[in-house]
Amino acid sequence: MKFNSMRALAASLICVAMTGTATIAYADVKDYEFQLVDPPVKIGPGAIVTVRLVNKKTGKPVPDAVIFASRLDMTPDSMPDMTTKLTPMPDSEPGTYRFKANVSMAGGWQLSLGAKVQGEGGTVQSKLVIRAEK
Ligand SMILES: [Cu+2]
Repeated sequence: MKFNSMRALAASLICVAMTGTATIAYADVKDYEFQLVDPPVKIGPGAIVTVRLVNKKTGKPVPDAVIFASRLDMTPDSMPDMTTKLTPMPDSEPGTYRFKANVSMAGGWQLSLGAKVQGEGGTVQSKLVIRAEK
């Protein structure tokens, strides 16, 4: 009994050590990026903007990121002061992140996102240009 629990402890310590090494050696927030899903966005008071967070090395979607900063403005059409509020919506599938926004004008909008990925240091920062259409 005692022997078994010692083994379990040793195994978990090895696991922690390996995870730590992997984080230092391989993980990089630059490996992650947000991509637009379903462009263009249809204008309206309840426009839905959908993005996917992808690990570029594996090509896989990344669930459970914490998006702590978001901004939508018309910088691409030389209206950086024209902003609208983004309301997070429930994800439709793992690795996909959705927002509701009052997109009142057709044209180019810039979506800026800041996010933390589970198990990674640093911050994923992305700027995406969205076309809004009637
Ligand atoms: Cu505008």
